[in-house]
Amino acid sequence: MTTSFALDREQRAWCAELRALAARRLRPLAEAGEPGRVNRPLVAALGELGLLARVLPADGVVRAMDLCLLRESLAQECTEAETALALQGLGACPVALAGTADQRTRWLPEVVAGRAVVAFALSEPGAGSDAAALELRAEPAGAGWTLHGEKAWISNAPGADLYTVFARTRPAARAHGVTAFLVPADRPGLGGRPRELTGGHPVGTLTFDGVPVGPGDVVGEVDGGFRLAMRTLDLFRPSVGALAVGMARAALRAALAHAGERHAFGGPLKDLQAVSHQLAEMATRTEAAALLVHSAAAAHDAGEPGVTGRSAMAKLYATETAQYVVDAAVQIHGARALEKGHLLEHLYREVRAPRIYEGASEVQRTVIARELYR
Ligand code: COS
Repeated sequence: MTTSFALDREQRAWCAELRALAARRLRPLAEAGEPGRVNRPLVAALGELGLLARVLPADGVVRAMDLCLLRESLAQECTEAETALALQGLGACPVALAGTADQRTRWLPEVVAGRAVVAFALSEPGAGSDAAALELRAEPAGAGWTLHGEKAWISNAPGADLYTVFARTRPAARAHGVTAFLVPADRPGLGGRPRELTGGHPVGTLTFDGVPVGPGDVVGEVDGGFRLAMRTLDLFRPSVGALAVGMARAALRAALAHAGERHAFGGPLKDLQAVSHQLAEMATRTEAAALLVHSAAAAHDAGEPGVTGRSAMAKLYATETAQYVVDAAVQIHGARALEKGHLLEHLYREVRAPRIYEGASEVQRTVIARELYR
């Protein structure tokens, strides 16, 4: 089977439409939000505009290419909208992939409408890159369990309405003893607090003090949660790459404009070879990252083999590239790019975290290397 390496006309038109929508409708809502907190009007708008329905379609099939084009396009105009959209998708994806009919009917329409805010709760203070080391305990209680422990760096926490929580149902079984549970925010014993990170998007800690969960809250199989988390990440990692490509494109566009207008040493900056070669390098790497992202997404949607490795390559290359491109764009602009409120100052803060979350660059290299020997 072959995958497409160029977007078709319809996809390109959709991307242009998304960018216009993000600039006109979503950016004002993002600007009115409080940094570090869930922006409910923004999430509701993502629902009303039908964008969440493209992330979590009614037929239950989450399409990596749609997700990537959405994220790449929104990120160019409004990273807050992009993040809010992605977090709804990530949190609800395990339900879309493996949830029961009841769970899907109860929650997915609310998430898609932007009325219920959802979060993906995997990481813990002692389990980040080594996700199979997670320790949040699910202790048997009657027909169900009670949850005890802590989750850390959870996006949308503690402001979400619903959490997909990965907990340990079998001690010392690493990846084979983890179960995913759907936990509504109003369950007794569930607490949390926000944490302030560089990027300004909502993230926090969750505490579980005997939170009751029943068999109806299990997503997928008991003890099958780790595999479900990995499947979710296989789907989302190219789209983190897409977010990075979106930021790189925005930074490149700003650098091109600035280098065309700004004069120094008797002409525009773009006529200095030091600058023009830098711009050429930025454009080439951005294009390569976009191709890798689109190809990984197309492979996922076509059910091709090797998706895990290709997803990891897309995320690794695109996030590292975006860091380079944003940094180079700052350098071309000089001090003005570091001023609070400048697009590049914003992107410089935003571009760092994607090299860490959903599997740090080092984890992606481990995944890729393992796949090479599989
Ligand atoms: N799809 C389906 N199943 C998968 C999988 C995938 N992509 N990756 C692993 N699995 C399965 C394996 O097949 C294995 O099951 P079997 O023993 O039955 O074959 C099980 O899961 C354990 O896998 P593995 O032995 O590879 O686990 P490790 O503990 O070595 O960890 C990494 C693997 C490092 C890849 C994993 O811990 C990881 O992705 N870490 C980063 C976590 C992350 O992204 N955190 C961010 C949180 S979200 S912001």
